[in-house]
Amino acid sequence: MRSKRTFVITAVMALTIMVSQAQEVKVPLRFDFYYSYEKVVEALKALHSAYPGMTSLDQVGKSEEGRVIWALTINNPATGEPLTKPGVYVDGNIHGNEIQAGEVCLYLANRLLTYYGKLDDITKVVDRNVFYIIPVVNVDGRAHFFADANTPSSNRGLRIPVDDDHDGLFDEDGPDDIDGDGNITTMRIRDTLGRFRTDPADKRLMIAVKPGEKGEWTRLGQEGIDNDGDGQVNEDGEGYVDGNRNWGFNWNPPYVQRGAGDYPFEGTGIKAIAEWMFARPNIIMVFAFHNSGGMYLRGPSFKAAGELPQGDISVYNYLGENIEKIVPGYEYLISWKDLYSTYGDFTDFTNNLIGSYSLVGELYQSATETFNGSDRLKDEERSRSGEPSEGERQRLLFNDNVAQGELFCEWKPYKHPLYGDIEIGGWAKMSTRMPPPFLLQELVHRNASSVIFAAQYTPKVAMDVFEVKKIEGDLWSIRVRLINEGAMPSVTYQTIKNKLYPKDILSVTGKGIKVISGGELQDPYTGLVSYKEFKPGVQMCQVPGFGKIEYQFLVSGKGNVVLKFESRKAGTTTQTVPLKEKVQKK
Ligand SMILES: [Ca+2]
Ligand SMILES: [Ca+2]
Ligand SMILES: [Ca+2]
Ligand SMILES: [Ca+2]
Ligand SMILES: [Zn+2]
Repeated sequence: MRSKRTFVITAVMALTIMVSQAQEVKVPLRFDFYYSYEKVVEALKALHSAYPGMTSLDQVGKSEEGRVIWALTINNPATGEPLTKPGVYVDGNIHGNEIQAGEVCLYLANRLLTYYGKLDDITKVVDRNVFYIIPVVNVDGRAHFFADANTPSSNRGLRIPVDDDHDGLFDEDGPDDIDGDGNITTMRIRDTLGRFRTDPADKRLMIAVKPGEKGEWTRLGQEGIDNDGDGQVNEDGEGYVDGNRNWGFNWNPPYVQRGAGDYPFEGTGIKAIAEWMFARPNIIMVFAFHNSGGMYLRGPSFKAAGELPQGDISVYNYLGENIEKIVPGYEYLISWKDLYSTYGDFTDFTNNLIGSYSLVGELYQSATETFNGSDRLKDEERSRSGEPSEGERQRLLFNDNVAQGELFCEWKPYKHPLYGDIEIGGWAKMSTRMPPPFLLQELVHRNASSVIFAAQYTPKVAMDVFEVKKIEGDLWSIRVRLINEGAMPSVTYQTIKNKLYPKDILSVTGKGIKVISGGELQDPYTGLVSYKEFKPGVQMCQVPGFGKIEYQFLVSGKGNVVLKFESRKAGTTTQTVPLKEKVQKK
């Protein structure tokens, strides 16, 4: 017979095993829960050890609190080195609270690796592209969002202390979880002179009183007490330096824009990622995932930048219009025009200094939380704005009947040291800006599909030497065509406009040959060529998306001619042709 003690030990061991099994991260990854920062790291390590030949796992840098920012690179070495392929960079969670962005990144990695060799479309992009995936940029932010009490919107910034109220103390008085339920909700107090009354449609909501109406409530802001006894409540919370206002392109100081930081790249992780990207000049496509609203945003991020070159707009429109169909309900928009201007943001940095196409994905629409049979409500206004909001009423019914009360903290009385008898309540931390886990699967799949779609349309340049003709003696004419099946050109138009780096190069060389002249073939029928006067054997070029470009060279000599196209973004293509007659049909 087992002793009681043995039984207890066995039970504890069994429980420990059960818990550790339940939390074990295995490939294929699951997407019916949210990964803490530690679980994200486990998931990346699990993917890397399941696919060691196809992945590398790099420490990009460390955060203010010393956490590692990890990048998973997916590349098939059998089809070439990473730098020789069009790079697709995907990150998420630069804002600490915007967690499902990390799951989209993990899902993308999981999808590419576990379906490689099973689905042609996946196999093709994995073979042709390299994927750089950083699921969590603000690693401290994600860790604290899970560990600490928060609102759905708090804990966005980097862990750089800022003295918001200029009292010489840093981050000394943020919101407090005064009822200890893990959420920072709202405080309200009964007040007949208050500006709010109870919404007759749902007692949990407040609506603004109209002139002449009697008030019922005054809102006291987020849960909290006066931690430093300076007479103010919650006046100096964590940070605030916003990782997405701290990049080194068109950065503006804090008096222009809150959260800018004292100087660009002040965030150690932000700087580390910038350097990591500069070491990967093949990155042509960037996705940065955030929440929320259901949008894909392109730049520019600020009005004074003017419009992008038309060639780039066409690429964005092609991607954006298709992504709107891949993720129904999401809108493709222009950042500054349809939202607001920002300075020092990430995608302006990548557009202008990495030379990539860049989209911000704002994940999730809380308007999909309805209980009236409709897919989503147009009316997303919060009751905070004072109007009765059908959207928020529906979300509460969704909370009650579909989420069993998980999303909303019911109002309850509380005795506050400063305000006396108050009530606290409101939306829970894990609500509003992210789907409840049962809706997560579709969100991560569709948005990862946007990335895979874009990868399919990165530049795909082929070379065709379509004519070699003898002029006389050992003088030859060579015509070559560069064809791009991708939607993206081999160099962005913005890169050319900014003179960010030299254009791509088409060169003609050969041991026994000399290049007499060469240039772009404007009209193959009339033979009109725009000749380049100096160094005709080296042509600077851009191969347009869904297009072609043709060149004609005159060379003298004997033997083989080597034609080489070299592109930062579209890789290198080489052909060796003998100097003997060759005429191809078009
Ligand atoms: Ca302070
Ligand atoms: Ca609370
Ligand atoms: Ca203070
Ligand atoms: Ca205070
Ligand atoms: Zn964000």
